[in-house]
Amino acid sequence: SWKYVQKEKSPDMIHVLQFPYNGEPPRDRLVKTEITPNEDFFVRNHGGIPEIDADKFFFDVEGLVNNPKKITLEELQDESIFPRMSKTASLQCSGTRRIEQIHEYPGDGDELINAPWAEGAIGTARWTGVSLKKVIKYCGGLKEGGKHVEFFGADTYFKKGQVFNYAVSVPYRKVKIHEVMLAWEMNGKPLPRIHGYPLRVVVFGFIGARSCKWLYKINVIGQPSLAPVQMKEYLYYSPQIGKHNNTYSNGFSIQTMPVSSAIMTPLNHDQIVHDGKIKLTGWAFSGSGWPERVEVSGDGGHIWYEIPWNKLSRKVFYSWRVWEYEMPVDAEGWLEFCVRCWDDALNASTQPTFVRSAWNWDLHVTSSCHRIKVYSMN
Ligand code: MTE
Ligand code: MO
Repeated sequence: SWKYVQKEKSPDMIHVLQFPYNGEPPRDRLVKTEITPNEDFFVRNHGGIPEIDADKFFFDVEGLVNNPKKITLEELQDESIFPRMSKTASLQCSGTRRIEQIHEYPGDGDELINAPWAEGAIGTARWTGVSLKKVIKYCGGLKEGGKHVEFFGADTYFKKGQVFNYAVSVPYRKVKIHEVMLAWEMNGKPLPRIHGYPLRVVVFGFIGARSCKWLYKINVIGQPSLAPVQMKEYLYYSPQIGKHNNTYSNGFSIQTMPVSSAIMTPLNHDQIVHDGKIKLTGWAFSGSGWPERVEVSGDGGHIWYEIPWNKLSRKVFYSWRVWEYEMPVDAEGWLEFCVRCWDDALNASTQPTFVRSAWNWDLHVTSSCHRIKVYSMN
């Protein structure tokens, strides 16, 4: 993997894990633009990076479809067969901001699953490809009982002495409304190897885990995938579930990302000399729409300031909004800055006030209000 990290990623990526390679970009750069440049886009891998020859590439569509088929990349890109689609959308790993939960209590402690992400395991790109619904239609549509669509990635990973292909599934209802794309382009360029070349899935609004990279097989099934990534990882447990009572069946499969947000600058524990104002920057995201209102506080969450519309990037369905705000500050000493957001469904209560209320055994979806402390000097 290292070869592709060096070739395809910015030299100052923060290497969260070396193998499998996991990395996120430096905080201050990530929210400078609404679209994340490919070389700054976070990378989340469970195994190695397969080398696939696009000229010989095809994927299988099998299971509960009327006409199972092998489809080449050339066919998929033939606009007389499949209409092309492009969409700007964010991809967020459910492990984003996990480090805050680790500081509470490290939970499962499985390093492979629980990479210690900070606020950078999210990015936004313009994806180009074909709607999966059209591909299923091309294969004669669903057979009776077809309810979930399973994706297989060509990478392998180890767990407890066994080797698996990466595999996950999404319910067909998500596919039906054109919210699942088979993409070969990221920001107008062929997918980088590290992001799934030559073909990946992008599931808008769902946790990143469902957006299978290095796609080689699609299988229509009657129940969610039985693969370990689907059944044993990416489960959300109640806070009472831990090592001694975890059965996997007492967690639920995380699909849609809830509202979440983060302050990217200043950095936690920065010392700042100011003249009555401190500039904050960050992002806000909702997997079921867009963040409608974003608020920041300079006193730990007692008084909140709404970020004006012209300091938030535009509203795009399934995309984050990056923001900046000049916070009025008079006090000297330690200040606690925080951010919270509401989405267009006003799901405000889904951003818990403190990380304690979001804690779960596998340390997913740290959607609590993000807090940092800075030392302020006039
Ligand atoms: N697909 C395959 N084949 N293998 C993987 O390890 N990781 C998933 C998903 N798709 C993964 C995968 C996870 S958990 C996330 S968050 C996203 O890919 C990350 O996509 P990116 O690396 O392109 O940012
Ligand atoms: Mo992820």
